[in-house]
Amino acid sequence: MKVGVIMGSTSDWDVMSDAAATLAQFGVEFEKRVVSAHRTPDLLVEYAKTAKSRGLEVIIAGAGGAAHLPGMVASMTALPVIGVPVKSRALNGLDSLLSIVQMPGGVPVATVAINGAKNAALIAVSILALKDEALAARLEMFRAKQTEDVLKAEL
Ligand code: RP5
Repeated sequence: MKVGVIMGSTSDWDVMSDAAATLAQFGVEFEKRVVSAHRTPDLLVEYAKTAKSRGLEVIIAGAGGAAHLPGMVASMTALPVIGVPVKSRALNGLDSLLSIVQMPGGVPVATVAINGAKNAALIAVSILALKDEALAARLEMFRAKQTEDVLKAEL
């Protein structure tokens, strides 16, 4: 598997499935599982520390509320970590966003928009495409079609 898609709870899957669907659309191999920073901290450590040796190249981590998963994963691996703030019930995801984006210098998490799982997958694709010409071609086609669809849109 090239991409690890992890999330803090099964309740995040509605959002995080967009990342899985996008990766599948591009033919990128990925694994998906729940890894909770607070409910399964030992699993979080094991997952982050073994990610590279297991062959992962990018990790997409989604969480809501006190969203510590992406940052804690980033603290234990130098792989690129893309954080997805999941919209929360109480604060509409602003808590998730700030929890993920405000990392200390030296431990980055590339953070997308609230519920931006699709874009997280597209960033993962563009990272992998740097050394995969066929994937790069599929990404170029995707972008060209997107532009074409807008240009020919009729209202
Ligand atoms: C976070 O708390 C999860 O990432 C989820 O977004 C949020 C709520 O989790 P549940 O109470 O629905 O399991 O850890």
